[in-house]
Amino acid sequence: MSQTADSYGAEDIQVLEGLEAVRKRPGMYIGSTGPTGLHHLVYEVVDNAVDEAMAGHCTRIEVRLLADGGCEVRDDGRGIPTGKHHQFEDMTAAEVVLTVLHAGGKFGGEGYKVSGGLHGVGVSVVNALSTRVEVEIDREGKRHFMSFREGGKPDQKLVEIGEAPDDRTGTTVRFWPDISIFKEGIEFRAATLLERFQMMAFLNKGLEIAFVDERPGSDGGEISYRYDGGIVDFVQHVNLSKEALFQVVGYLEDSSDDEEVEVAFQWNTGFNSDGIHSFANGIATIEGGMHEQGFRSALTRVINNYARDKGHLKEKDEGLQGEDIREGLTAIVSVRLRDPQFEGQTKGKLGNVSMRSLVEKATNEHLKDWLEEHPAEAKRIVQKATQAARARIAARSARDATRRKSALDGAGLPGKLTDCSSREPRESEIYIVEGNSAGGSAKDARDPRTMAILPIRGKILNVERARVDKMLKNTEVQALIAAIGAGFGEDFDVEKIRYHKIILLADADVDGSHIRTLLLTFLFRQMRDLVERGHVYIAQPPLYSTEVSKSKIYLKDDHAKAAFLEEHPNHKADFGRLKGLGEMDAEELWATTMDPATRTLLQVTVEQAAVVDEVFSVLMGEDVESRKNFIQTNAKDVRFLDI
Ligand code: 0RA
Repeated sequence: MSQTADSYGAEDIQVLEGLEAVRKRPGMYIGSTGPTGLHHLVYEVVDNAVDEAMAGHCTRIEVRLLADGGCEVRDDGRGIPTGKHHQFEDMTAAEVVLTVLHAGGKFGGEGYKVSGGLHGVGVSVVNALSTRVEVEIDREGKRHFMSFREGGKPDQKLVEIGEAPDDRTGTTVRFWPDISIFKEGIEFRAATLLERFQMMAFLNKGLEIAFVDERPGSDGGEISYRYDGGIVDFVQHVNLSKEALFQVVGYLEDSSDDEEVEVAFQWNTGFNSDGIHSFANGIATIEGGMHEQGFRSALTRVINNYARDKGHLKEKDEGLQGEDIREGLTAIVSVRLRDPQFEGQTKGKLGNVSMRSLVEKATNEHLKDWLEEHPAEAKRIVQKATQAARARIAARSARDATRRKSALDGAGLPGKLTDCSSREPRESEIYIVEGNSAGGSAKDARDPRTMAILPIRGKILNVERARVDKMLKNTEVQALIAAIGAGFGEDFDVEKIRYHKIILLADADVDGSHIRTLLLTFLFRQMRDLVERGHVYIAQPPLYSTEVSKSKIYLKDDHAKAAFLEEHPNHKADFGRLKGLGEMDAEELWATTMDPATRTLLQVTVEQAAVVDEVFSVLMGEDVESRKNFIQTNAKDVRFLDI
């Protein structure tokens, strides 16, 4: 029996109801309707093109931010199929991809072997959340076009509009996000996009991802990423600003049926022991998972066996622990599989058990061979791990001493802490304030029920360049750990934190920026869950003040000052530059920075931990020149921030 016009109508309604569901609960599909969700729209479209690349049909993706606020993603893949869809009688496959939830590239024929897609939600979600979408498909010699408006309503049905130039194939999607959904704004941030495109280029060897910003005020130049070395280049990039322990970057790969693993690794002279970054189908698995577990356990076993075998470890010597071996290691573990299971708090943990044995077996076999082939490098790895083991034992006694000490201080809270009276972490905040005088103002200004103040004097120890034992001798670091109350390092337990908002309050100048970065580095390295769960914020004290008809006005930065002057061209008062937090009295500090009703807090996020790793190293590592450059160009740590 053939389908009737009625069933087409039913299908049509079903489709619109699907898209309406996305508009009603956008968060369920793209995580949030803030800046993060807005950027996910771009990733969703780009991910589809990357899927084409992973299937071997696409070599270049071009992303353009259009002058009118839209975004264009163009690829040279096969083009979305334009014929009738096998399941939906009266729709072309292209219409299905754009309007049916979860259709994506996973329907029909063979489908893709593996598929990325941030949440695998499909381009239809982008359609649902846009005021306009245009699609151009070059396929079988023809150029096709269709468009939608107001959240996926058909505007122009798919039509042929001419020849495909030079018989090219590929898809171009243009979309304009809906401001009524993204109420915080629909302005894309180039740096955020670039960070992700670079990561995708690293993970897809040979794929070119180009970016052009055509918006007013941008230079319109093209930035393009392409890495023929893939994850080997990625490791080199992360270690660029660190001092590599040896020049070569190790690489191993393996596969079974329809699963693949690749690992690239290199040690540096640093002390960080969580430099393993794992990915599944090009998606960062920041909580790790089976693939990462497989790598870690094989790594520990292989290095220990090698060290014993070559006599670097004597019979009486204790074995090296995983953390000793991982000290200074930068590694990328990338797996591809057909049906990835993402689990955990942030869906950032790979649950497929088969990946543990695949990665473990591959590492057992190939890392062993690699060590045999690179005896000089292998020796340095073992030496470094041995030193790390010694430091670990020293750190343990330092840690025990710290524990004993805090046990002696009554409740174990540092003397410098002015705590809040609430014992409910969810409503409690701690301001970590630079300098004692600012700490004084903050103490007077605060809401004593929910706001705690911890003044930090001077610059806390640079944790990127010190091992834990040395770090723990620093009183500022001790106070910070005790105040937050949830331990640190491997022992850190985010469930125990005493405040759900950790707010860094430092000056708006370069010194403040440095202190903020030191604190962020410490939190990122030693309390990473705190950062990953979104508990860390940056307060924004103003940089300028001025007066308008006797009332004081505060301006956050140069940008705000320029905007103010544009609005008040006849403004006469000569602007006061606030030299520091210490100059504000309690009332001013409350009004400008602390009052929950009016303050702006920037939430610190780490979506691309691997890239952030490199940023921290640039900022905190040995390479003074690149650090200076970075601070000068990113004076407000912008790359950590989800803005
Ligand atoms: C469904 C099936 C095929 C390709 C695609 C979708 C596809 C989707 C997007 C989205 C952006 N770029 C894209 N490129 C391709 C398979 C096509 C075939 O079998 O010829």
